[in-house]
Amino acid sequence: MKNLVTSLFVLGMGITTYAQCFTNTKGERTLPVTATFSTAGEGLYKDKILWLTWGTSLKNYSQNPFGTKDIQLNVGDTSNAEIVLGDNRYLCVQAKITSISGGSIQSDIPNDYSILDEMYNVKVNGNNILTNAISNRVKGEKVTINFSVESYLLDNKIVQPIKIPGLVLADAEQINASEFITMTADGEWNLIELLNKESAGVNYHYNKSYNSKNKLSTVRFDSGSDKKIAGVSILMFNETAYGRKQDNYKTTFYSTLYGTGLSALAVGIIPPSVDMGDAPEKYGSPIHLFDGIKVLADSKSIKYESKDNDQSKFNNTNSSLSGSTNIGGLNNKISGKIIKAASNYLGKVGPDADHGTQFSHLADGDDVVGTPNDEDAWPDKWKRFSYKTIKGSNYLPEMKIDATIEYNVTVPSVIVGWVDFNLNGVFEDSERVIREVPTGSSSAQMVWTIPQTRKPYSTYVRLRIGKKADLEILKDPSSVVYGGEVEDHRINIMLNSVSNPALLNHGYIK
Ligand SMILES: [Ca+2]
Ligand SMILES: [Ca+2]
Ligand SMILES: [Ca+2]
Ligand SMILES: [Ca+2]
Repeated sequence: MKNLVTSLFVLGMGITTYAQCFTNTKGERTLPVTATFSTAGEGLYKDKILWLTWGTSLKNYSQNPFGTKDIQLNVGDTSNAEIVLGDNRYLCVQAKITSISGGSIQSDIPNDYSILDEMYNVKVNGNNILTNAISNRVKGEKVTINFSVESYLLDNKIVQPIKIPGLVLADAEQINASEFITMTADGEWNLIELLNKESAGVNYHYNKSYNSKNKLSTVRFDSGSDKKIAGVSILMFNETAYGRKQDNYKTTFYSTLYGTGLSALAVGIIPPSVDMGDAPEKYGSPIHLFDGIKVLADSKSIKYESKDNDQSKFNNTNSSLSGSTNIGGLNNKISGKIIKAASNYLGKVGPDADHGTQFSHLADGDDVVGTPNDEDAWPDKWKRFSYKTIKGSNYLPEMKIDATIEYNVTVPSVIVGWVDFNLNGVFEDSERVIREVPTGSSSAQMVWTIPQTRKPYSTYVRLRIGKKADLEILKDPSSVVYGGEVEDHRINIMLNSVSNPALLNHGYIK
């Protein structure tokens, strides 16, 4: 799969690759797409963590759309995600198991012996079916698993590699005094979540280590009390973590799990963040790829530093290591957390990551996702007009729409806006206004003169903000661009109320 993508990418642009992610040219699935966001649970980051799920094959894809439990996992197995972006564009994410050593592993569903399912789950008829756990297959085995992950935007069959921002390790099976799970990668680990369902504090240890020789960081959950407690840790990749562009910026990480009985870990990905509009589909589907999140530090110090080249040592699998912190009494009283990080945006609220198209008649599909509403830049004053007369504003040819657009930018930027005056379902160049916006200011006037071709019915406005250097891209109402935000709003044109004198007088008729 990946080799095909790469070779086509290298061979040249414009070659037909796939109809969608993980399909052949006919649009038939070549791999199941089962990685998913959880839909329920107490977890704090259900809309941020894309869980890798395992064990489903093309044969049982329809029965087991979120993974299949108790399936032995092998080198080469993949977990795949596809996010539908409209306009024949898809965000594709693929994780692959690249080696397994020390024992055998299998897919599992966190359930009775875990509380990860109480944080993150997908429930059908009351049962969690989110198969995001990997466990040792034989009790007492210590297994090391290497993974790779890569992502690309499939834009009308052209592959555009995109970097995966981060990685998540969660404890998926209660850990006793000598069991542990670890994960190692090029970045920085922070504990962002801890759920404890025991009434009292319990033993549960957390350890971060760094290898100054290979510059990789390891997180480790260990030395527990076999109680209902589970932690989630996140790593944001360093720039040095990514492979070559022609390899879709593939990055690698590895993990060790040890169970005296069974132990299990769950791996999640922080996918690239996408902001989209929400006008009806005929207006196209603009894409803004942006830095979606930042991680606040967990204030847990790095306890173990290794200069060893031996993987088994720098992966921190030596259970005699000292320096773990007992976090069993914290229960989410931790300082590490994920926060929103967009820096160039419209209005007062930056975009939240969208997980699929939000085309909507009222252009409110993106408004209702996430809190607060991130589509907030179009002034209320210009949301309602009379087709003829209204106090203050109207929608007659030659009148002006003089909108004050608020924004926040850290680099010289540009706002491009359209109003579909002629209501032909297209944002045209003649309906477009462009305004450069400097840093150090927070609002701009955008002025449209209502044309003779205006139709006196409700219509749509689209605003895009991005780097000034990307103006040519932003002038297209449905292009893909890095950074910024897109907002769509509906403009309501109110017809004069047609009054029936009989109805008006109804109350007076005797
Ligand atoms: Ca948006
Ligand atoms: Ca906004
Ligand atoms: Ca909207
Ligand atoms: Ca138009």
